[in-house]
Amino acid sequence: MSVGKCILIGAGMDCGKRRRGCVMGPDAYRTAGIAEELSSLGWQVEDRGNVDGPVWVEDAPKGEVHALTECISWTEKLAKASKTAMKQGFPVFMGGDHALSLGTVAGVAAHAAERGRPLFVLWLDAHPDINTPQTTTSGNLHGTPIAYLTGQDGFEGFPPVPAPVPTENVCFIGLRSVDKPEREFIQQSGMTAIDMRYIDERGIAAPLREFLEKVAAANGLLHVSLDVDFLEPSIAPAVGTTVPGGATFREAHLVMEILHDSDLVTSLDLVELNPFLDDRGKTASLMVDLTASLFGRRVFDRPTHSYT
Ligand code: HAR
Ligand code: MN
Ligand code: MN
Repeated sequence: MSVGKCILIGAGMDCGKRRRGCVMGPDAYRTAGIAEELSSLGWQVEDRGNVDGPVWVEDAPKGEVHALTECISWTEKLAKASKTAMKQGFPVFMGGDHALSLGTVAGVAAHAAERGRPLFVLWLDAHPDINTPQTTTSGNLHGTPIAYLTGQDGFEGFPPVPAPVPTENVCFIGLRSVDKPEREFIQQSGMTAIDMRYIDERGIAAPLREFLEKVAAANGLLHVSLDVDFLEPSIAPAVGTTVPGGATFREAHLVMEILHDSDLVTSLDLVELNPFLDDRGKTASLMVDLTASLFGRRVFDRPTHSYT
């Protein structure tokens, strides 16, 4: 990825689930020095402040969809902000919970369609977030964006996705908590789903490179959505839905370094950071460091040894 303009957009959406705290995410990233890090790598950084949407919502009764109206309102606002930012630079959406991708990726998809470029999505997450408002048992809409973005039914009241992402353009990496309806959908649609077992056996680089080859061959744009719970909880405790057995520090950095070298990534979500649960800012700092790896931080400009 060559340096250019990076647009930071805070999206403190906190209503995609019931446990609160992601509203503080954008300021935690700022406090951890995200702007300074990226500008030290040569990027021109503009911090556009926060998109404002509904903040506090009373918990919906168990089983009912939580904060539907508020999530729809966020989706509309974020889709607009995202589409605009895509024309102007490389947007980094600082969440906020994962429901923010309902809007950010919809905006990116609209932009890609206007440019006549296919959009690919890399979902770095313990969860595939492919429930619909009908299949969810938690009622938490942060578990649904991939269903919405790929054009599945059941999102009445949401803005129609202008350019649904084909399921074959989505790649999950890091899966280890998948609900039954999600598993059935993924298996019958043949989506690329790299779970932790696969990574244990084959490593994380090989499946990532295979996906990137597909993106490159199609001349696609690539959106990356990085959920804190992709990471092993001991290195990234600040998330409401920790799942043991996540990506290690080096696996996560390697993903970001390979993504950097691929030159394919055009937008990024940083999601699910709940600073209320953090340990002296270590998760926020790690997320900023991973972002820096994506934006070109490296030990050497060139490999000092050949990889082959
Ligand atoms: N699959 C569960 C649900 O739908 C858990 C979803 C948790 N999602 C996140 N983001 N934390 O990945 O409720
Ligand atoms: Mn997620
Ligand atoms: Mn998750």
